Amino acid sequence: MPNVEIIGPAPSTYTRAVRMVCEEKSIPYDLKQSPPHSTDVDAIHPFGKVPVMRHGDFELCESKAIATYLDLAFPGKKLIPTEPRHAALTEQWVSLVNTKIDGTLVRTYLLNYIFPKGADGSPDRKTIDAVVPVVKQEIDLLDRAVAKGGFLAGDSFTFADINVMPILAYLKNFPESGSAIAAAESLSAYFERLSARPSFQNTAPPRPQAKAS
Ligand SMILES: N[C@@H](CCC(=O)N[C@@H](CS)C(=O)NCC(=O)O)C(=O)O
Repeated sequence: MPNVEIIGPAPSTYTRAVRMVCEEKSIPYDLKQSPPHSTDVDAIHPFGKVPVMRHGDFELCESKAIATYLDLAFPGKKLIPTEPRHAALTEQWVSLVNTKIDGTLVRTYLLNYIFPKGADGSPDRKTIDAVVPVVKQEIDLLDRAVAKGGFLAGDSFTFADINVMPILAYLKNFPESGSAIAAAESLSAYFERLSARPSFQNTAPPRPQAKAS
């Protein structure tokens, strides 16, 4: 069987999450950095989103589905628990992040800094200022969640943690979210602890620069 092929750009948070699964489980993989809506991606994802995956003749899209496949198909530590409550909490946090938190923190806040669309190529201050209160609320929510057991889904490392770490890594580099994380004691400690994992270190994308507003 050929190596797993992960298709998607390294800076993508969702692409990094599935790469982290490969790294955690020591799954040999090749990264093909095709952008969203490229021919490679459109051939596998009906809406052209990254990452997508190919393993031999098996093609798959959607990061959580890819993580589930990798976790079940390969030996090594389990990243998606099977104990009912632990499994459900993992699923809950992946869903909360992917269906709500990603929209606020990544699509609205971070992408406004990383791909600024304001006048003179500067970030759109109005959009950022409007979303900052929600950014702070969601960082506070994550802080309270990890304060309980040290991880998002209870007291051990799961795919829920992998799924959120690439987002936190970006948030730390931008002004309002960086200050909010610094003030969130449990979340800061969580990030420091988990960012030491080789899976996180080995998948670090090039660091984006904030443009002056
Ligand atoms: N639900 C998808 C979301 C993936 C996603 O939104 N990826 C972003 C890059 S991080 C993307 O492809 N954006 C392009 C677009 O939405 O058109 C997953 O979990 O894989």
